[in-house]
Amino acid sequence: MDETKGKRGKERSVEKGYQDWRDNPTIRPWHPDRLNARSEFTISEDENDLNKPWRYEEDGLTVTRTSPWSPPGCHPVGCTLKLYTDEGGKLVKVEGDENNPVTQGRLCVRCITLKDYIYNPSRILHPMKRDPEKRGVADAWEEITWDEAFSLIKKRYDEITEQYGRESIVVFAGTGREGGTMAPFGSRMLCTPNYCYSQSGYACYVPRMAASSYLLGAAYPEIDYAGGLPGRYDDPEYEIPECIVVWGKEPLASNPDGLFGHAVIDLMRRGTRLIVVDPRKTWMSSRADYLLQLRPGTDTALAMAWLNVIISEGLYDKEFVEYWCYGFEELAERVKEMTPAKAAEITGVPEEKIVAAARMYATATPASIAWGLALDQKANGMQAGHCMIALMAICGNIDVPGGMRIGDKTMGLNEAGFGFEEGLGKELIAKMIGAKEYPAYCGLILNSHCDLTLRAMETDDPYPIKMGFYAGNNLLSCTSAEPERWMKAINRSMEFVVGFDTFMTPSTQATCDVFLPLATIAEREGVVQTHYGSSPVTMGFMNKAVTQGEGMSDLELCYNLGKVLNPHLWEKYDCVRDFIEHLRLGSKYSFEDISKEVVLQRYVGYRKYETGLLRRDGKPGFNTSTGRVELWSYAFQRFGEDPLPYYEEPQYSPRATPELLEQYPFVLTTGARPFAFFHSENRQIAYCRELNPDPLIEINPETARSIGVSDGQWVKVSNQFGSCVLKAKITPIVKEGVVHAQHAWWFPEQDGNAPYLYGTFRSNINNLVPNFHFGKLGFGAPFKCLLCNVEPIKENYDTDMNLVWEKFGELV
Ligand SMILES: Nc1nc2c(c(=O)[nH]1)N[C@H]1C(S)=C(S)[C@@H](COP(=O)(O)OP(=O)(O)OC[C@H]3O[C@@H](n4cnc5c(=O)[nH]c(N)nc54)[C@H](O)[C@@H]3O)O[C@H]1N2
Ligand SMILES: Nc1nc2c(c(=O)[nH]1)N[C@H]1C(S)=C(S)[C@@H](COP(=O)(O)OP(=O)(O)OC[C@H]3O[C@@H](n4cnc5c(=O)[nH]c(N)nc54)[C@H](O)[C@@H]3O)O[C@H]1N2
Ligand SMILES: [Mo]
Repeated sequence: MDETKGKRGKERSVEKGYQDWRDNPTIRPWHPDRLNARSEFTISEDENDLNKPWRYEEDGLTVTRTSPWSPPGCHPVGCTLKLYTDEGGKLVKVEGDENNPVTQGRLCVRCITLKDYIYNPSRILHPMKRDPEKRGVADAWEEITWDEAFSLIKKRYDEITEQYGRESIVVFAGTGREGGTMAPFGSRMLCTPNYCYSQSGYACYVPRMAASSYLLGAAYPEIDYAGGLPGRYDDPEYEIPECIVVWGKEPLASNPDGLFGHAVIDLMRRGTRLIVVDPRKTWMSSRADYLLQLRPGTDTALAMAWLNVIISEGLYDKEFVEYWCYGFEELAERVKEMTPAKAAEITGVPEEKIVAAARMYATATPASIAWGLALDQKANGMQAGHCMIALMAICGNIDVPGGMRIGDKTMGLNEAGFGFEEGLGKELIAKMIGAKEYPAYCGLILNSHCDLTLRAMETDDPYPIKMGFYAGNNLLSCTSAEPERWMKAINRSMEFVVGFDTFMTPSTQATCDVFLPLATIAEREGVVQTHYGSSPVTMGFMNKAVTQGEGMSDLELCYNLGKVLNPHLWEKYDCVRDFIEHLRLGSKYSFEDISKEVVLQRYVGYRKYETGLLRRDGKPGFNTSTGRVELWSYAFQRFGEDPLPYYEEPQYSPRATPELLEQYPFVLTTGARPFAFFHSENRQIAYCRELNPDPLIEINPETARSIGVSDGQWVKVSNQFGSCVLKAKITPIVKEGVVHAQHAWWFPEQDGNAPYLYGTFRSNINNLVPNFHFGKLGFGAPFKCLLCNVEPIKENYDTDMNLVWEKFGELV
């Protein structure tokens, strides 16, 4: 096909950003103009009837209302809490705030046990340092003051950057935290281009977001659960979705991950029917019309078959396709090859079920798709995301009430670029690891490529890495594949590493020289936006209620340490609030005034593609090069990827590598979220731990029988990359032949010294997950689709709950 002509011979109006980025990665490929956009929003008095006082007295206690983020772990929805403090300023009770229009007082166990987190005896409350020779020695830490910590960091920072350049610093980021989603840590505080989310292939959220950004021109469509409407589900503008497809997500357990999971139940009560796509039976699937229990890693095949059914049977929204989609005929041609019969063979889901579920989704109006992490965690994940966008679009569910919600042109992604060009300059940006090889990844999210960063630490290619900084990451227990390899790489290359956390973790214990204490949600101020502002529902405000130790919040650290290391970039702010306002609030509101609102609904309207609200040029259409939803992607083609979705087997699977089956007969998926924990956190919260004392692997009864494993027995799980020990949970919820392992385990009550490191390598399923198995654009990794063997062992590693209670149990 002629590159510059569209399918009907129309000229493609190519956005210049793409070509420029390839040759000159100082410009972001997607949203060059969003880089400096500030999120502007308006509060209308009559839309919000939530103005209860933010602080009041009740029965001799002070109640502070706050909409927190983390720590402890949470993703931004901003459930509102009522924190009860006594005369001495101590937190005595936590309750859910019924005034939050979305959560309505419902809370997860991690918030309810906040007291045990804040006052936990193992929490670190003061800065500490340790001789770099003594990394991994648990009792070699020495308490210091913040001033000493900052002078030490400044001294080493100046020495290292002088000798090796600022690019020799890597910031390790984990899941979306208050400070972790945006660049101030890297680009403003430390002035390094190498801000690195250390999960191979950035296999969380960003593959989905990249599919959205490149194909739809908007960041992350979320199901519309009426969060932004004053009347919620009864608002005249809202429509109850007839059907929600829950695809590779378990929003009750992973709640709140942008989507507040109970909203799905609220909607079920109002008549919404469900389709669930998951290799495990979940609570939701037991109430669904269809559970498509597919083999892990085969989602793209299933989704292409849905598109095949919907297109061949003419069940799509013809008007939306005609006016607003680009490349429909090419897509139709492509999915012809994926018949339901072929998909049935690949996925293991019966053909009739595939067809019936596709029809049910396509004929429901409106319908939405809650798409989850399972789509990202495979090399073929971008194509799965592509199919999701196509399914949302061709069935007319984009930006309609009860469909998929997107933000307007001013929203989202802007924080990722905050301070970026100003802090770094073009020359340094061009040095970002992976920018040349994977521009679709590095350019979109302004991160160095994860796997290539690991390689740089191992080989000094493209240059030596000398200093590290943890910003909300526990890579040895949780974030990273092949964790021991990461530890060795860090300790091989880095002369100086700074940790910043609430607790000592296996990662900070093994690799850090300075430890800075982090403030919890009850001890900090801030702003929380659903989906980091990109598909806005509510905006929440964190109000400080207690002081415990000397911890700083992420933004306080950015501000305070930024002023020490690179004062010229920080002199425009007079205080931390100034910085928060600038970063999160635009120019209309001061934090002091608005934070008293505690939580605000944000109305952004529907069908914004008709009204010019999606494009900065103000024209109708989507913010893509063709102005439409690109089912055939111009961006993908430019980046050297197939412009249409295609199915690829996971790298190791019964179909791709049948020769491995004798040794590794089971398909392994990992990390489905448990209710008790947020990733590697909360293991020292005795209540949480009691819910889930040991690291579990779920095995189907038939499978268990075939290998002679009984319930509660410890097993060795292994494959060609590594092994770990987990405890068998025999359950029919997993498909036969598939096993599911929990992730992120360590045992804070056990020995912290290297090489044991709180037992993290003993029970870390990521020992079995390889790096460098991502897709063509640099995204995706096989965390949820590998092969493994499971064998019973004699040893018993049962957690001693008495010890956990004794060490970390309730103090107050
Ligand atoms: N096998 C397997 N591995 C996985 C996954 C899987 O599904 N399977 N999931 C992956 C995914 S999706 C993700 S996102 C990663 C997550 O990986 P991480 O983000 O590393 O996970 P956490 O353990 O939640 O957080 C790391 C540290 O951040 C600290 N922290 C908490 N809140 C804050 C805060 O507000 N600020 C700062 N500075 N620090 C904070 C915590 O105390 C914790 O020690 O794990 C990945 N690992
Ligand atoms: N309690 C708690 N909540 C959390 C987190 C946490 O650690 N704890 N982590 C947060 C983070 S960072 C993230 S990214 C989100 C993730 O949360 P979700 O998007 O909900 O993802 P998971 O919980 O990893 O998996 C969801 C479902 O996918 C299924 N699954 C496994 N393999 C496949 C597959 O190949 N295909 C399909 N279709 N399904 C599959 C699993 O069985 C599981 O039921 O949760 C966030 N919320
Ligand atoms: Mo994640």
